[in-house]
Amino acid sequence: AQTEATKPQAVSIIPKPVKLTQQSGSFALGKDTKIFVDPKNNELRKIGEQLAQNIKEMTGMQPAVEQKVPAKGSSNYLHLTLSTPIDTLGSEGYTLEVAPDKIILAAKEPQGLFLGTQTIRQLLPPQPTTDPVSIPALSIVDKPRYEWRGMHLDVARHFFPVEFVKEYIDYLAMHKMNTFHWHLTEDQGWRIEIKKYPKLTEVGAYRNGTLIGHNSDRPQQFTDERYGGYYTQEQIKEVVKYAQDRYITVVPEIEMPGHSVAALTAYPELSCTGGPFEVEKRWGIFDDVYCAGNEQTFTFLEDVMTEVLALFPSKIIHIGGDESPKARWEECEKCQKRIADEGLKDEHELQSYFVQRMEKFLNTKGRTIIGWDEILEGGLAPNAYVMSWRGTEGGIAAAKQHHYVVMSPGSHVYFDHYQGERELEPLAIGGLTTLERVYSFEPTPAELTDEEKKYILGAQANVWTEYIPTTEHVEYMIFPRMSALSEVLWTPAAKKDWGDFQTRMQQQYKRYNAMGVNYARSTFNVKQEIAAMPGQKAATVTLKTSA
Ligand code: NAG
Repeated sequence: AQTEATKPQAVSIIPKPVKLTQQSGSFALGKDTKIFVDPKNNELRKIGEQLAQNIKEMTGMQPAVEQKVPAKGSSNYLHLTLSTPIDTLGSEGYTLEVAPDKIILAAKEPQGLFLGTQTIRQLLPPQPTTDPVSIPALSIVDKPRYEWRGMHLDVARHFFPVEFVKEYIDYLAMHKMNTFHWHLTEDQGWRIEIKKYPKLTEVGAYRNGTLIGHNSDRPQQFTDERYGGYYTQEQIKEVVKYAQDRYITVVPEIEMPGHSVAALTAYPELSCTGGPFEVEKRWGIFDDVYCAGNEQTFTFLEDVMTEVLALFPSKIIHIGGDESPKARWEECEKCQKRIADEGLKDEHELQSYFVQRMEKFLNTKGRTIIGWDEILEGGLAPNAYVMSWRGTEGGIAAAKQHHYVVMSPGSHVYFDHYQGERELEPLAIGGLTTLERVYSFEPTPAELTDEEKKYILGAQANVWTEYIPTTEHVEYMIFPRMSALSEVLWTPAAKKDWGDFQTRMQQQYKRYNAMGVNYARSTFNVKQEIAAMPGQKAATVTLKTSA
């Protein structure tokens, strides 16, 4: 008789596949189960080994990986193979056939196979077991809805160690996301080593305290602890490689012209006034920005970018562009001379001049820029992509001008917002973005024509960390909302179903528990079976124990 353990798991895949057909019977995973991958392809071997490791973590059994085509008549194996069973699945699509004697995962590209292995992981028990494991027979045809499926992380307001950044990348991978937007510079800290400008990290990576409580609290109070940190270029390379092994592109963001007080503290000559400055201890928007009239600013930023490009293979580079006050430029002789010399109308056009100059530089290096939607204000740079955060309006305007767009509106995917009742949650910046609200997000605005809709590349959530000081707290803010976002990005709109998603989440919570991550329980009906996981740092979280 089937015991609870040997019974195949209920199929609860997140994000939900395009097409899933359950069949009768199941595949028994045993100590003799093998993983075959196409011969001579070391990329496939690596994917096979990652899967073997995943299986070991959940079952204690680590299948041997062999680079060969399974012999005729053999059974009890998983075969990862490059083929195009269905031609319309693209480079990220895959098919998965689980039969009682074998499992066949097929895709056109290794990336598709990798994504397929994330589905196989979700067919395993959600919690580690030493009992026999069987995988229900089924057939899946799957591919993503959007090509940009991302998560952002602000490591400047608070700094997180490389180990955590890698875990974050693991979370993206398990959710079939493919873009990690790494927000590396801010008023409150510069976090990437630049060899030509050592003061960026010697000076710019540390602040002499941090605001306590909300930015709006009066009087403002500060810790008197020096706070900071940065990633060396070696560490950055390590993270980029780690992400590559998981088919995730790391998009670095170097902010300009605003949100740059940390850099100006290190090199005050790049500002309009000459400073001096102090790496910011408060949150918000600050008037001191790079001087747009000073040639040194551009030399500096091009030098910085040259080192950034050597570290990040991403075609897309984020240049920031948000919330850059014009007060200093209005008063600055050099900026005003630039406006006159270039025949610009005003400071907004000066910002466009700034961004376009950087775009030209990056284009000559074969890269494309993306910026926050403020880059629309004085006229868009010719090839720029737009990241729409102040609602979807900027994205709509950009798509109408035939510029590519990533949607990340504050209304649905700002994961620094509260997700449940405030009194049950740790301090957040404000807002309320519940799990259901994230799930309801539709990245492609209905008002666009079919032609314009093609410019919506996808979406991402932003994790700004003014009020998120620890890694446990980051986890709390991204889980479970990231699971909802993954379905927004992957699953065809017509297949989304909030009720069904909530049912599948019951398994996902168990996976979170097994992963040992922290997650918010304040937005949904907590079922008894979801126990608080061991080792949870409750200090950041107030748990609601019943609905
Ligand atoms: C905006 C800022 C960001 C801040 C966040 C907080 C963008 C593009 N800019 O004010 O620096 O951390 O919101 O939600 O989001």
